[in-house]
Amino acid sequence: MIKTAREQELLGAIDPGKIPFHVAIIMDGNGRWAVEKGLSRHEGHRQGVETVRETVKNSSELGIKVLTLFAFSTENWKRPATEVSYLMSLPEKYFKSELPELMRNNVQVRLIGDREKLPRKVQKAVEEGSEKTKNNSGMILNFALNYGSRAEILMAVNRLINDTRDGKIKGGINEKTFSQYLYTSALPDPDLLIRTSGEMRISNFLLWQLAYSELWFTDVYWPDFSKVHLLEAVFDYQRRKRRFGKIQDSER
Ligand code: V0D
Repeated sequence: MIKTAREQELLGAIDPGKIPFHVAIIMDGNGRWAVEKGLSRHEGHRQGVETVRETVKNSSELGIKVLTLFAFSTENWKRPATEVSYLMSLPEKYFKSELPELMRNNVQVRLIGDREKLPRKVQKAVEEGSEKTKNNSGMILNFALNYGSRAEILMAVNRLINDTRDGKIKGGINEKTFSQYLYTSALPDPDLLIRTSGEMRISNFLLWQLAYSELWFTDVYWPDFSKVHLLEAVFDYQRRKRRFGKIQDSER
C-alpha cells in the first residue's frame, strides 16, 4: 500500500491518543457524483457503498470507536420509486459482501431509525447483520436508516409521557434521562460530524446529540471521500480542540 505525501504528513501530525471517540457522517453527493460523470444515480450509490467499505476499515484502523453513517433519511422516500427500490437493495448486498470483513475487523453493526416502515427484506438483512456481529467488541458501526431527528425526539417525548403515566419517572427529567429515550441511548454523543458534497446543514440528523460536536464540511462528493479526507477531518478536529484548550488556559 503506497501512501501519498499528504497521508504520511497527516499520519505524522495526528495524535493517536486523541482520536475522536464517535464520528458521524452525512454521506451526501452520490447522485451528483454520478451525473457529473455521465453515469446513472444507481452507479453513484454503488460507488457510495465502496466508500462505506473503505471508511469503515480506515476508521477502525485509526481507533475510532463509534462510526455513525446517515444512509437513508425519512425524507428520502420522496425520491423516485426506482431509486428508493435500488437503495433498499443495498443493506442486503452490503452484508453479503462485507460480513467476513466486518467479522475479521471485529466490527459490531447497529441500527438507528424507524425500522417498522422499512421493507421486510431490509429489516431481515439488518437484523441478521446486527445479530451476527453483536459479540464483536471493536468499532460500533451504526447505520441511520429511515432516520429523522425530530421524529426521534417526538418518539422519546411520547415514550416519556407513557412512562410518566405509568409512574416510572421519579422527579424531573434531566438531559441524561431524556438521552436514554433516544435511539442513541447506549452511545456517547458524536465528537465530530462530517458532511460531504458542500452542503453546510445538519438536515434533521442527530439534532440533540450534535449539540457540542465539531462540524467538518468538505466539497468532495461521498464516492470520492478517501482516507486523506478522513485524516484531514480528524487532524482539524484535534487542532480545534488544542486551540480551545489554550483559550481556556489563558482565561484561568
Ligand atoms: C447509498 C451512501 C450501506 C449513501 C452509502 C438503504 C446512500 C451507500 C448501507 C447499509 C446506502 C445500511 C444498513 C445496513 C448495512 C448497510 C446503505 C442505504 C444506502 C439505504 F445495516 N450503504 N447504504 N443503506 N448507500
